[in-house]
Amino acid sequence: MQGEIEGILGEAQAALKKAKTHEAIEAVRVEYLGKKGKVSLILKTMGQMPESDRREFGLKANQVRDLIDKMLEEASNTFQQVQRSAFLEESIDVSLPGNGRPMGFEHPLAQMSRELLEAFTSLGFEIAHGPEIEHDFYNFEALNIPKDHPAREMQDTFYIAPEVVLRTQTSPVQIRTMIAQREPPIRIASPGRVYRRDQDVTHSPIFHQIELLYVDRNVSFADLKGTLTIFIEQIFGKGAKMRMRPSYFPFTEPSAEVDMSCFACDQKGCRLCKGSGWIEILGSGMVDPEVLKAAQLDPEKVSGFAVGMGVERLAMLKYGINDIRYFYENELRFLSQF
Ligand code: 2NL
Repeated sequence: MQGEIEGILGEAQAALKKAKTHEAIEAVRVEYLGKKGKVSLILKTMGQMPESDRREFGLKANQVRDLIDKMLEEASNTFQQVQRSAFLEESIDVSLPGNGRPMGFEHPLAQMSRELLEAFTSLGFEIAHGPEIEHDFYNFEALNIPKDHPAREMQDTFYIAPEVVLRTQTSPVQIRTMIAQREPPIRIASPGRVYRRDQDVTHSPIFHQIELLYVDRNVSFADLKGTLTIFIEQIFGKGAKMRMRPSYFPFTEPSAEVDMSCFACDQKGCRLCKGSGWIEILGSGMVDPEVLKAAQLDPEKVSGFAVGMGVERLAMLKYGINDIRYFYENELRFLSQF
């Protein structure tokens, strides 16, 4: 009997050595330690043994059971480790090149806005923000656009309520700043989203604008022209020329449209400048006395100039983009070119 139990231990050891899978190890457990396993069966024969042998046999049998249990445990640990390292070898090839994470970059409109604002702040303008949902007073009335004025149609917008609109330009920020600050000099650049009921290849119902306002004692048209000359050189380079053409805006008098020399053909005449050698880039003028009054300033004491430009328009000119919708489609093949 004693020999038999040791034989079982040896057999179990040999069987485990061959067991290389989880299932094989479990089969060994069932064969030796299971309810009807070899160790259980031999323990059942104890009843027929002489009293004197039982104690020693029982101790031995329990020892063998514990040993086999330990061996099973070790075998399954070894199996798990082998499996894990095989998995790691397979899934991590340290010799492969890494997965690159591409750097993010500025949207072309953000880039254009930043460049413009850098030029304006370097000239002494402070950046001012305001609400996109505006009261009719700040968006129209204060800008000399009364209810029956045809400019209301040119700047048709989205109404939130009868007197509440999505702003059609950033000028309401200038009105708010003049009213809040009271004391000139007022020198601000206001960037932001603006809204109009307009949609084609060069117009979007949501677009971006930057406006300049400079109000102080004795601000003249010469200050406007000087500021624009320096600004255009900063953005488009020393060779860039500019000219002013008389124009009309309800909120400026006199008003001027500003052109720059065509950078695409060096003023020889091309498709971009329609043969003229000049490209219109912004609108400007001296702040109308009525607008100063609406902003609670005295036109007898102070004067000012204002400039308005479309960020999309400037970016389209700068990068030669012919459809405004490319800016809003989030197509990386487009965006990554700038
Ligand atoms: C354009 C023209 C312009 C202004 C905007 C302005 C603001 C105040 C008073 C007077 Cl508070 N004027 N802004 C002046 C002239 C032109 O915008 O073509 N924008 C895209």
